[in-house]
Amino acid sequence: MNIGIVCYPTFGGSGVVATELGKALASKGHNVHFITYQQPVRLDIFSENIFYHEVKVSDYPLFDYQPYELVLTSKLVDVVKFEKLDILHVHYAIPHASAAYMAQHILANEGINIPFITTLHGTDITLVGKDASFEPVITFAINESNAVTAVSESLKQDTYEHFDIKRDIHVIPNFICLEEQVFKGCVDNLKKSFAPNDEKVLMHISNFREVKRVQDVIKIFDIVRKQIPAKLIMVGDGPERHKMEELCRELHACDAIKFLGKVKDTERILAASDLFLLPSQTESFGLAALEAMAAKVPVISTNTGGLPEVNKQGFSGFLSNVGDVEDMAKNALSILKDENTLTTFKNNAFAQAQLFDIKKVLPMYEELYLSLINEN
Ligand code: GMT
Repeated sequence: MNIGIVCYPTFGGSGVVATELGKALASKGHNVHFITYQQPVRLDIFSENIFYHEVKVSDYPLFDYQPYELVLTSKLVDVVKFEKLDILHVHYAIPHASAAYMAQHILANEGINIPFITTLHGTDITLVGKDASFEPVITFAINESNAVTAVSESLKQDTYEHFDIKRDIHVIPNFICLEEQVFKGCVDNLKKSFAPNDEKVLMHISNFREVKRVQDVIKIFDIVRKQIPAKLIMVGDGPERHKMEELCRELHACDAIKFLGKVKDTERILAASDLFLLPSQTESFGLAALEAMAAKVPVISTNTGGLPEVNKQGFSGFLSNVGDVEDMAKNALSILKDENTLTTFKNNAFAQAQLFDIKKVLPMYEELYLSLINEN
């Protein structure tokens, strides 16, 4: 198939999922065309059937806000026509689904029919999308997509709750490429640099936005480190970093906490940690938790959104109510208390990650693509 993928090229989960999906499709022989404004962060391989088309927005002085959606639409029309795409798959509804809808109609005028799939990722529904300034467009674009997928059952239900959706939504969960993980297990030196005295290494990875409740990460860690020798590694960056640093100082915990900034190959870093903390306010799936489990790292998370579909209570980790840092710290300590328990949870986490192996998930997308292409 000739597949067009539209996504945000940044470190966010939706862009990571879109890019990894494209890479996996290409490795199965499909031609994959990424259409976005920047080379996707995870597009780190080159192969003859992966293509990148840049959406270039000019900065004409008349515009206070550049009309990205229109430029993307024009690019979609161009790429579909000249690369003879069979299907478009857009990740994150805003503004990709409405751009795809518009492109589809422009192309139909020229006698070219192309179906498009919208994959909902989370904040496009639970935070941004339901805002009145977007809602009517999102409702329309979801209803007009040829197929809609959501990354969890929870996100599917949220979509029905917040929008007037009159169509089926398929749940296709996020995935992990386990084959690639196995080779990155050798990290002794890295672990030594994080924890020179064999402290337990706790880790958090995110975009440090309010929804991640990153101050809770620090609070949980502060309780844990008072019970056992421990270090906290914070990966990523974002608007809440400043407040976190202030909290670290207030708690006199700076020596035990390291901020690494944005990191591309998180697998290597994860493999050097013992426990992953994800105390989010909401999380449609929690790809970071899955990536941790794939690296054999158990997860302490909240029980919100799609997290219970990913992290299994008492098996791959524990889940607590949002904001209950005491409970999350207690659970963390119960995993870290002795080596046998920790090893059991590490193995369980890896077993849980296997449920989301790309080998199981990729065929779901391929089947959906084929059914739409055949209908077309
Ligand atoms: O978590 C974020 O802020 C980034 C966001 C995104 O759109 O990239 O992540 C969302 O999509 C991920 C991939 O499907 C999910 O794993 C995250 O749970 C989801 N984030 C939220 O729902 C807050």
